[in-house]
Amino acid sequence: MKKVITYGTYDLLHHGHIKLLQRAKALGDYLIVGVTADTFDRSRGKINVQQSLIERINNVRDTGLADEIVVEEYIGQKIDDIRRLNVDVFTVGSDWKGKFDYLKEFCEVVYLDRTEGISSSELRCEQRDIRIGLVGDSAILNKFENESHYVNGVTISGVCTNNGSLLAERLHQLPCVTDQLDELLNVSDAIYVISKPEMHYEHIYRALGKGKHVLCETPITIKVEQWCELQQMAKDKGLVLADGLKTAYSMAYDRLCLLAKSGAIGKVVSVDATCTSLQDMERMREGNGPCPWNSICAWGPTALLPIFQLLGTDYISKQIVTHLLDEELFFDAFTKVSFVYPHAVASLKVGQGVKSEGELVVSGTKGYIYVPAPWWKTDYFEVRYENPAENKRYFYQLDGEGIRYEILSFIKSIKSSRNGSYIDVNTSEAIIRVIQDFYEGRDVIKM
Ligand code: C2G
Repeated sequence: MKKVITYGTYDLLHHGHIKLLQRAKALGDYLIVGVTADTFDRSRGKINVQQSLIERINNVRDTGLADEIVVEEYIGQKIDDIRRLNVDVFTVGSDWKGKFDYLKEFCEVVYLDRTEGISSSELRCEQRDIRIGLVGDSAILNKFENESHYVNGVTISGVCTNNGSLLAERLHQLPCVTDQLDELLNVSDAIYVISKPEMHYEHIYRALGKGKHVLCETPITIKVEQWCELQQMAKDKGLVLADGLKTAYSMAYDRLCLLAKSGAIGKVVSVDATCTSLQDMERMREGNGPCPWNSICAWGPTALLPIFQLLGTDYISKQIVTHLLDEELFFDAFTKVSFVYPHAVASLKVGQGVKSEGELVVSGTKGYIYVPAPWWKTDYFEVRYENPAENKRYFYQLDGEGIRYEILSFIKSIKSSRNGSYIDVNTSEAIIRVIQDFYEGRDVIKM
């Protein structure tokens, strides 16, 4: 019996895939089809796949062409499969010509002509692009624009900024460059907001009022009442209002939360997160250039994320200790927040005028998770135990610091009309509550 194997993602299965499978089957007597796992696709840069692994497997099965289906999960698996399953022929479309010649050592390799005029990418792009406008003065807008190119179905419609120097790179080439929000809203379906936190409410209110979806860099507002009002407004109008916090979309971060929640380190008793990035305080004092976000807004949401996602938002008490460089502007050079939960504690340190080791430690009754600096954009963490022989290391590729996954999730939420954000409303609200308390002096000690 001649065994043939072929691999693919088979997203939105189309006649190009089916013709390939038919010709693959005709090369032998028994066809094995490898369907890529989501994580494998993500690791090879294919982030726009729309259907889940199960849906894609079912579609391949329904063609009736596959005698056996395997899931492709790692680089090098093709060699393993060919040996393990005694495969005689490996085949794939001509778009891969030459790429799999290394398999000739193990079996015959056949490149079949690809069917012209059809592809999953084109099918995904058939829907009209969602036009996202950029709002704010932060250099992160450049990163965001750059990352948007990795996401199917998105175009950046323009930018609304007061920071002319931002336009130097590429943003000046956008169709709409303005300092008037309404102008940008008129040519956008959605906006990404990274204006000053105290301006978020107004910017979001105006965008939702005009029927536009919003992705806003966390914190969405600095007052819980405003956050509630905007959430309700978005709900009433069927619009998406999502938190922009790239760490939430990092695979390593997501996996470490799942590991902690599934008991890998026993009961979680302490979460300790530090995020710092030293800014030029002299320049800020002299008022040269746009004033950066204060430490609690710039880093607080990131540092609060693992605390609220692992321990929940029902803490018994908290204490905020802060060193304010500028009392009027509420500019904190350094802030430490400690929480007490019924059976756990947590702490965070954030600073733009202080430097520290930006690590995350999640301590449990059986072991701890250690994420080295900078933990908020890490691709690596360790689970450590009393007996070092039991320690485990985990590595997950992180592309674009998580921003492209954040954009993808926002687009999916808009298209499916439901909030697919990785940050639930309780966490979003609890983050704002801490920041509001900071501004209103509740539980605050100044040092
Ligand atoms: N294909 C084709 N004609 C098209 C589109 C795709 O013949 N118009 C073929 C591809 O060449 C591939 C198969 O259909 O052999 C599956 O295509 P994809 O789902 O796009 O998967 P791909 O990323 O090509 O994965 O490691 C190799 C991969 O597993 C192949």
